Amino acid sequence: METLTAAAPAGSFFPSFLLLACGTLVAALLGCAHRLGLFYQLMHKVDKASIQHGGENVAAVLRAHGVRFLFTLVGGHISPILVACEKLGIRVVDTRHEVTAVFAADAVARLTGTVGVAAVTAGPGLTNTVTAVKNAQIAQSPVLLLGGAASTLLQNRGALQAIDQMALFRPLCKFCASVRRVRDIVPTLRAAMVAAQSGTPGPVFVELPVDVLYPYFIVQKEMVPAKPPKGLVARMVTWYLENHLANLFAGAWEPRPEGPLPLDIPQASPQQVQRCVEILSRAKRPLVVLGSQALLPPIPADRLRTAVETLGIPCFLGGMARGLLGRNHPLHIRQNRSAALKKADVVLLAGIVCDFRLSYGRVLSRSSKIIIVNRNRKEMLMNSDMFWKPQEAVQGDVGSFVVTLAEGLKGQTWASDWAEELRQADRQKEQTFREKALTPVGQHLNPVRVLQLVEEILPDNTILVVDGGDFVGTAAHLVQPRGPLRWLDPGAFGTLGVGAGFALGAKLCRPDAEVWCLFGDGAFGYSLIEFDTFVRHKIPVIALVGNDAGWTQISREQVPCLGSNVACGLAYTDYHKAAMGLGAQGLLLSREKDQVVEVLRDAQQQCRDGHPVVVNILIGRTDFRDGSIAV
Ligand SMILES: Cc1ncc(C[n+]2csc(CCOP(=O)(O)OP(=O)(O)O)c2C)c(N)n1
Ligand SMILES: [Mg+2]
Repeated sequence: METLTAAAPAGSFFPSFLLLACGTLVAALLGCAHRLGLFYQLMHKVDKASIQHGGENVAAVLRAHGVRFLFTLVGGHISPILVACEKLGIRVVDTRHEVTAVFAADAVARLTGTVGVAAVTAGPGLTNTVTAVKNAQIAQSPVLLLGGAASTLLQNRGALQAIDQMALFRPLCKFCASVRRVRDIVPTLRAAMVAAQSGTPGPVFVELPVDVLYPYFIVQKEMVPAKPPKGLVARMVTWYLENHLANLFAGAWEPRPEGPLPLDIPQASPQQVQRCVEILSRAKRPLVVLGSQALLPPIPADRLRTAVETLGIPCFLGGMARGLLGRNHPLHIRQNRSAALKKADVVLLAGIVCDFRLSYGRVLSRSSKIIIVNRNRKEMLMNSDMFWKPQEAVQGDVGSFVVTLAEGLKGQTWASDWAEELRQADRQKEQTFREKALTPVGQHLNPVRVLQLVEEILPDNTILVVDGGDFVGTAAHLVQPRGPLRWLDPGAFGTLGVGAGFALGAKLCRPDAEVWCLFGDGAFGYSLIEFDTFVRHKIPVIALVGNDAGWTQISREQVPCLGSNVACGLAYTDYHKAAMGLGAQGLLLSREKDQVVEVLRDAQQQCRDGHPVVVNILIGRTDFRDGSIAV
């Protein structure tokens, strides 16, 4: 029997080969033409006369998403973005360090439930933001970082400030994109905005090379030689450059939707909520621990607060959930969390994870039933089966879960002696602090006493920002946030240096609030120069610097463990005078001048008059773990 191949006439091999070769060539040419944007250019024109620029497209998307502030430190690469934002009424606030710009954007994101935006220049501008971007990633804060870059043709060719920025930000951001054509600015930014807020929120990065941001006539001047080329190679290069330019700008100014895309937020299933309702309804000593994720949109803080009150279960509040129940709420337990967790028979971990803050889960009792809810599965199950085991692990939005849970448990009550037992422990700890406040200190002021007076003085609209070691750790025990979204700390990354940026973002979002920033003297060093920013932009905030002339939280362990205080010492620096040098108000509190209440009231008045204020408080040393004071 003849095979098919054998049956084919020998001469037909060459036409089929030719056909295949021609087909491949045509496909390659079409692919090339597509890559060069030739087909797109057939349908979409380049408006060579237009003076519009890509910065305007950026600003239009930001405005359509309700962005009110853009934090920056200027650079030629990003000037078009800044100028266009200013023109559209987005307030551009320039800081003295890029890291501050991103911290400020982070604060805006946390306080408004939207995306905070910072724009910085290529290369060192971007590398300067890394700590704040990482902090936002760990705090799950939706920040959009816009970065300048060398022009699309000069990347990897030794241009000024040019490095592989994408490689730098890919591990830090949940979405990274480099815009290659002006027409891609709008869709890329919309995708970045939605990514920042969907699922587990976090920072996103969009790189905008200079040639997608500047107007046609400027880019043309930079890209294409003014004189007509001579010789074949030069002509081919010029054709390539002209085509690259045309492809950059083809269809650039065509109208496109600029507004927000729908978010993708995971929700718990009704069956899971029902199972949790059943577990909790059988509890005798239930306990709730609420963490930062509980405060994320879409559930507003007030609705969450009502749900927590309806549940009627005693709760601990951490991270961004601090202040949710206001000051001195009967359900809010503040001290001895580990002991309470050991005694509880059902624990609801709502938006808090078993990391170092809960001793990796070891703080939970093996005999308690644990319900954990989180948007992020990996985070939710962190260290589970090693140190703890969830009865129900619910992947979904925390606030929505708590609201549905409260509806399911409506009418349920728990024995009041459980909450009373927990409150009793609180009262004991507070008594200990009262005694500490009266303990004489070896030198300077007693920090516990100072912080107690701060707690008494703060008005209801205060937003507290904390940045430091022991002094602010002690403040976390003594100073209570007045309501939801009135407390900002760095979060699990433990970053020193967040203070000025957070205060800047907070004051802009809530101009009527008093923003009080509590600093360690070490931490304050990072923020001092931003008092220049506060003065220039008329941002009146109050900084209280707990000046113990050292990096005490470190020294407190280093000296007994390793026998040296090396690198832990600072001086009793006149931070108030340094602030005055920058144009802010400066006040001193010391043993010789210890009119604490008067000086704090003076600071408030100065602040109301529009001045940023630094109060330099010379203090003895504290240990935040138990408020003990080094004498
Ligand atoms: C960016 C950064 N650098 C260093 C540290 C390590 N660190 C944690 S607490 C601390 C000491 C803080 O000193 P200060 O702000 O003066 O507060 P104090 O403990 O003295 O009250 C240091 C250096 C850190 N967490 N973050
Ligand atoms: Mg210190």
